[in-house]
Amino acid sequence: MTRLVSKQVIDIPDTIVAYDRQLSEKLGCNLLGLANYTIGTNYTEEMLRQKKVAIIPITTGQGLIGGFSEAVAEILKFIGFETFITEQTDLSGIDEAYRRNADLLFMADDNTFLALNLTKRKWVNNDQATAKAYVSTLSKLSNGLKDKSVLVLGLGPIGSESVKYLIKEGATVGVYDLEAEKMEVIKEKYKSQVKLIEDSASALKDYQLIIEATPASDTILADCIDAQTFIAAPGVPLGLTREALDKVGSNLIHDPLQLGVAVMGLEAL
Ligand code: 2YJ
Repeated sequence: MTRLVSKQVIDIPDTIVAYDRQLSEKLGCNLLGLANYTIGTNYTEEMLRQKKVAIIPITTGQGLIGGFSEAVAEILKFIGFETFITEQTDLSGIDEAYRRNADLLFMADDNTFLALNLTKRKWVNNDQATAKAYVSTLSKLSNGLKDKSVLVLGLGPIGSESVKYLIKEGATVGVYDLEAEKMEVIKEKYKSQVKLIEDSASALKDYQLIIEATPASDTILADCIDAQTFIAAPGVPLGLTREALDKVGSNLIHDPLQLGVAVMGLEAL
């Protein structure tokens, strides 16, 4: 699983307003709207303001990522939550969060990023929330996914979860991963509901709706893109070449944290 690095998240607090505006221009709804659409709720900023979220910096494994807790706190504050970052880290941070009456806890180590609801015994994993969020952006970008063909590139935790949500939306799903084993696992799970793609380069020319969930760069080249191509790209770093990026224009949704964190917040309520 890709570990985020500081330079991917450090600007999030300063750019969240512009991010939200761009998202509205592309999808017709802002970050809170998209999160609500994704999980079928209608939370307003005023409702979220009643909920206190603690973000706990976690030092285990490879340690803190500069700006990570700040970025998570800012995304949640932006959509309406009251947020604070605990002064203590790790277990002492959890202790502090309880003492300061947090309703929700957010914390991530090298493998897992979780939101916990302290009163309802609910928990939300970032992989699932991110997969749901990106499937719903693709649905918004293309006016629904029923009977549409979607290609999922990369069958890590987010790509595999995306397959599940795409099938729920009624899409016809093609899947590709460099590792044949991951393709077999998906085939075993979803049988005839998924098509295994052997040649990703030629599939990319056939499919116009794409979930790019690989940890690789340069997976999508400019000649795969036309005016009808829509790409939802949760993969970090972004898989498009420079030319592909120019060509796809506003038919691309990609961010390192914002959509997944917003959906985690609402789903944890
Ligand atoms: O608290 C901190 O600053 C760090 N412990 C944050 C670690 C963030 N973790 C990652 O980036 C991992 N790749 C897990 C993220 C799961 C994304 N689906």
